[in-house]
Amino acid sequence: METKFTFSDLLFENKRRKPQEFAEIAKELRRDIIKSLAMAKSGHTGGPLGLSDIFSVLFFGDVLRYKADDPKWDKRDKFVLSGGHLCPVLYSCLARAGYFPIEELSTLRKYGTRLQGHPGLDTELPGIETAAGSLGQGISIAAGMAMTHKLLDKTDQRVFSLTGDGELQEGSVWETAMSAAQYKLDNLCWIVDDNDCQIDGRVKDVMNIKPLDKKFEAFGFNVIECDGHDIDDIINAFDKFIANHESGSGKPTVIIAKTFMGRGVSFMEDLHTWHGNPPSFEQAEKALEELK
Ligand SMILES: Cc1ncc(C[n+]2csc(CCOP(=O)(O)OP(=O)(O)O)c2C)c(N)n1
Repeated sequence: METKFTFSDLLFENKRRKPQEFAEIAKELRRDIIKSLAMAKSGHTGGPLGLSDIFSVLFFGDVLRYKADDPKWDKRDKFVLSGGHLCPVLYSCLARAGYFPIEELSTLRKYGTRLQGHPGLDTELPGIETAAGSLGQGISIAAGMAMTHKLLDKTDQRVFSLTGDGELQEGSVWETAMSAAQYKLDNLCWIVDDNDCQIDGRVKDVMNIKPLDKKFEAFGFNVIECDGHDIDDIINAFDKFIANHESGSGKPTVIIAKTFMGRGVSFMEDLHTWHGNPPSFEQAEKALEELK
């Protein structure tokens, strides 16, 4: 059966708001994720759902500075999604910020479209700063961007980047951590999606990466821990990063955000089996009923 969902036409401004407004935005992002994945019939559902609260604040809470009608604005902050497979939540944010038509979310993962299963530069989708998908690479590129802004251009642009927790099993991320501290990249905000789920099971069972706070502290980071589903906590975490940057501390920031894969849909929550599976049409309808 051909699955077809329609997308609401809501665009969101990037401004400070009440927690309840962010919760509503996050719900809209989750609805987009469910619909686009069901229509794609393949892709990653659980991670993007778990990140919707953080993304609602990052993109629509006056944290990331950008102009959707001028994607290459030379004073913009950058966002690099290092875990490229998590892109459905990024695509939803970009569409709802006005980078491209919202209806284009229905083209996720279809051959020849701009919304590929892992973001690429070849598709020239506005708002995408770099290709990603090979785990560990995006965060290195983000640190390189932060280095350029701070040391070469000497601007106050910030670079935000998100890695999964399973992604931290890649050795290269720790080289990035070392160099971010060495080059005093206090304009780098590294967000870790600490959901203890990865493709094959629990992160702690596949290859334990804990204790993350102590590891990043030892590397010289400004370590912030937050509940990735508590809007106030998320706002507070980004505020602390901004204050750290503005103080010129020289310390890169990591926000370790405790999240649950699949958050928002009862039958997906905290199950690694939703790492890389789309909902069927029936499951999507059930999920959308919960996300009303
Ligand atoms: C270098 C590299 N190795 C393996 C993969 C395959 N892969 C894609 S996602 C993933 C698990 C990542 O886990 P995590 O970062 O925790 O993401 P989540 O499960 O939370 O979405 C793996 C192993 C890849 N994309 N890149």
